[in-house]
Amino acid sequence: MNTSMDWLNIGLWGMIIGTVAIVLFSSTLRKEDRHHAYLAGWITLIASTSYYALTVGFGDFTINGQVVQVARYADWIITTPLLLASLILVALPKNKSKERTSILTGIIGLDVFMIATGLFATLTTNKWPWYIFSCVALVLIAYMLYVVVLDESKKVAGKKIVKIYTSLAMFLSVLWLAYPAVWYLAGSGVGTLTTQTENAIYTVLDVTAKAGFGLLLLASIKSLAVSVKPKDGVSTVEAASK
Ligand code: RET
Repeated sequence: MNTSMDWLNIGLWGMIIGTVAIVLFSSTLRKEDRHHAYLAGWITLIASTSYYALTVGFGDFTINGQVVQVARYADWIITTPLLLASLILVALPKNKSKERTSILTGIIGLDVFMIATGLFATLTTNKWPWYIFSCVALVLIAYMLYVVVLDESKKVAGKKIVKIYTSLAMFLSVLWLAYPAVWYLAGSGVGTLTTQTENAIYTVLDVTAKAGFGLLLLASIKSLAVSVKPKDGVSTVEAASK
């Protein structure tokens, strides 16, 4: 595999296979827990179309001699809020967390701001102020996840939920931190990475952060249901909470 196109095709197939795997997995979940799978499948489905756009160059344009792949940002601005929402729906049970709506609103706002300012950084020669705005938003998202959401989860959810949430949040944040580093090193930033390496790293990160994360989340809910044995009509996250 040595061209950018090969990596984009791997991304396309990774997202398609991920979507199929998530749909198949959803049928093994309790009906009350399927919203987790719908969100995960929605995310990989959107990414499949974004990778298709990338493979055909739809949304690519050249600014200051640099090719900008707008399809990536179009994907991220929709799917990263959904990824955060899917994580928070595990941490904070419906009807038990009074702060859930405020937390969701706050974190999604920060996330949209992060991707939008990241796109502005990519489109302008005066990129570093925009890059810094975007990085500040990422730090605030990490604060929300590790302080605000974690505290609320400890308050309203059971120990098992907190444990699952913590490992999913760690999985997510390690991957997410790599994005500004790749952006900085690629042509969008200082230009140390070739386009091919940039596409390779983004592909691996995207497939892991969407399909890998989604399947891990679903597997965690499924095994939690086995140990909690929820009643009909009650989601596993609610049943495992205080
Ligand atoms: C940019 C550049 C500007 C600085 C920062 C960025 C962060 C991007 C992130 C993207 C996450 C994408 C995911 C995609 C899944 O498929 C926009 C690269 C902070 C965190 C999780």
